This record gives sequence, C-alpha cells and structure tokens, in this order.
Amino acid sequence: MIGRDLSGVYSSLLYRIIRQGPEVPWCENGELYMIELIKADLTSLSVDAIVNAANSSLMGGGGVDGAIHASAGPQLLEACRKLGGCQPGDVKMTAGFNLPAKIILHTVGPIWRGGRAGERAVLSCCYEKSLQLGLEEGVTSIAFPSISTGAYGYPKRQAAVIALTAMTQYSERYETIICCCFNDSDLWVYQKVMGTLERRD
Ligand code: AR6
Repeated sequence: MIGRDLSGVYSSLLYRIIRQGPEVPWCENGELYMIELIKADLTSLSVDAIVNAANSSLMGGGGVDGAIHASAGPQLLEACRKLGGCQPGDVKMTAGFNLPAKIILHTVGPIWRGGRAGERAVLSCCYEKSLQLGLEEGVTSIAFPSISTGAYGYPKRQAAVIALTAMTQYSERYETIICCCFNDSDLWVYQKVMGTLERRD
C-alpha cells in the first residue's frame, strides 16, 4: 500500500483502526482494519477507481465533480450523457478517460436539509453502493472525496463518521481504501474522528 504511486499527495497518514466492541459500528471482533487518509487532489490519484460527488444530472458541476470532468476530458461528459442521470444514494460507472484512475464511480450525495430528511441513509448508500460496485468490477484500490460536505452542506464530522463506518465494513475486501481530503480542515476532521476510534482501543 505504501509503495503505490500517489502523485500529488501532500501528506499521507496511515491509520490502523482496531475493531473493539459492538457499541462502535466499526469496532467489532477485535479485528484490524486499515484505511488510508491523505490530503490530495482526487484527480491526481493512480488508483483503480475514484468516486465522484456528482449531481443527479451527471452532467458535471463544480467542486470535485468539476475537477474530475476537467481532468478526464470531454469524453467523460459524452459517457455520462448516456447514463440517464443518477438518483441520490445511487451510483453509476464510467471509464476514467484522461485520469490516472481507471474507473469513475459517480454517486450523488444528499443535500443537507437539517438532518431529518433521510440524509444519513442516503449518504451511507453512496459509500456502500460505491464500495459494492467497485468489488463487482474487480477494483482493489478506491479513493473517495468527502461526499456532500461541499456545495451540499453536510456537516463534515457527521459525514466522516458515515464514510468511515461504510469503509471499515468493506476494508477486508479491498487492498486500499483512501479518504482523499482536499484541504487541511477536512483532513483534521477525519483525523479527529479516527482519533476518537483510537482512543477507544
Ligand atoms: N479533490 C478532492 N476533494 C475535492 C476536490 C478535489 N479536486 N475538489 C473539492 N473537493 P463538492 P458535494 C472536496 O462540493 O458537497 C458539484 O457542483 C470538497 O472540499 O465537490 O457532494 C456537483 O455537481 C468537499 O470536501 O461535492 C453537485 O452539484 C468534497 O470534495 C454538488 O457539487 C465535496 O464537495 C455536490 O456537492
């Protein structure tokens, strides 16, 4: 995992998450799980799959979606046009085109409406369905942005807990699962959530 080409990575921190007790969803049976936390531009990562935080049209937008379309090139928009959109919580797949990643999994996170509109379940679906589809497609390394926490306004800490919960459920079946943070504040949030887990060891 350490030796992989992660060009564009500013810093890389590897966390070992020890599963401990049934009261913590990701801490069961005393098993050891590893998830990589990095600060990077998602579009720079040489992994099997990156996950796009898209909108329902799949026709591109701002944030990480805009960066992915800009780096992948116009063929991506053509491919997305044929997908018929994507519902929140669902996932669609395209090639990576000009990106170093082979595959893009496009998911649509929930827009934050205060937390009582099913946002948590939808965000969990984004991670779980992406991880499930990745497995079905033979993906062994996958990188996620912090879905919904930009334009869609999901509280960052709550979103990180949801992300890590889903990732640890799948971590045994992947060689690498990466949380790709774009800035120091997002990195700090993930570090704090992971630190909470470590303090429970
Ligand atoms: N690499 C990694 N993370 C990034 C990058 C990047 N290049 N750029 C931004 N982020 P957002 P959303 C982080 O707004 O909240 C789009 O217009 C960013 O710091 O990209 O799910 C879509 O078309 C934040 O932590 O996605 C939708 O309309 C995270 O990515 C809408 O925004 C998600 O922020 C989706 O909103």
